[in-house]
Amino acid sequence: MSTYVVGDIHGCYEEFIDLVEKIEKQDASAHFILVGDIIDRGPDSIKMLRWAMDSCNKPDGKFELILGNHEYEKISLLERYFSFCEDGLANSMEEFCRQRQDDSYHFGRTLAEEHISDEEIKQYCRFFRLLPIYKELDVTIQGKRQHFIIVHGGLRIDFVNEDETFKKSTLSRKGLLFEARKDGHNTIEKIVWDRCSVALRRTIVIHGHTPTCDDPNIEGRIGFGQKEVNVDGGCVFRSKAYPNANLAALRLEDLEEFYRYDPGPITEVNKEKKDQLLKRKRRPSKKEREAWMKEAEQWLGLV
Ligand SMILES: [Mn+2]
Repeated sequence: MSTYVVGDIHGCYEEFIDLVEKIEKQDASAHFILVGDIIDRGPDSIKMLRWAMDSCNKPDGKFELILGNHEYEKISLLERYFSFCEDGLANSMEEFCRQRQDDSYHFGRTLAEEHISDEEIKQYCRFFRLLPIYKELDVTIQGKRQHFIIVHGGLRIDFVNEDETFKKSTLSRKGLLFEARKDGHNTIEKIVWDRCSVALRRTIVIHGHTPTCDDPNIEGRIGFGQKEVNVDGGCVFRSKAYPNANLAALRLEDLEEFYRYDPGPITEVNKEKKDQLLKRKRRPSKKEREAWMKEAEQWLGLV
């Protein structure tokens, strides 16, 4: 059984199903991890969401979904809707949307147009709240154990322990509720929003969130970095402006790439980085590590 990490789907349900079928044709026991942002922007957000609620994070473990910023934002939007209803300020999603300018990516309007019942909306809210924030796993690559952490946006250096396992204490939930930490940082927001990479020795961080289709060095393919891999090919942006935008999946066992649409050839820069990652020079030089630490500190605003 191999594990495939799928990039941001953004309502591109048809493309997603096509990609899954393509992969399953050659690997019937494939296991999929979706990096979040399955809704908004694209044509089939509700269809995609209903599919995810039926299929993801079930005991069989076939499909896993982690939280993206688009799912995260909807929690507060939907809760506002229900408090409006309770306070008698709105009687329907349509009414609520008429009064609110902050309908994130017209999600509320989409719910109203598709006549989604309040009961179902409550289930969406609960589903979003229960999504895992990260996924951590070890797989064997060429006989060696490789540690992976998968998040939607980025991973900060202070979110991992010395041994590079995810620092669970950075997440605080009270029951199903997300909470800001005592120091005011909301870790979940950082993980789903921030675009940052960290200097880890033995871990490959995989994320989505930043479409590669407008990066001339990547062009809608999976983007390989020194320390992380970006699987967001920007499928929903596929157009004349972004003809190479794609839906991508990365197989963890050998870093093999899978795409919904035939991708262009891999660029020299991207290939070089992928080769380096495959060689798995796990211990960066002292100089490299210092440079990365400095980068992370600057990023955190410590210097
Ligand atoms: Mn995102």
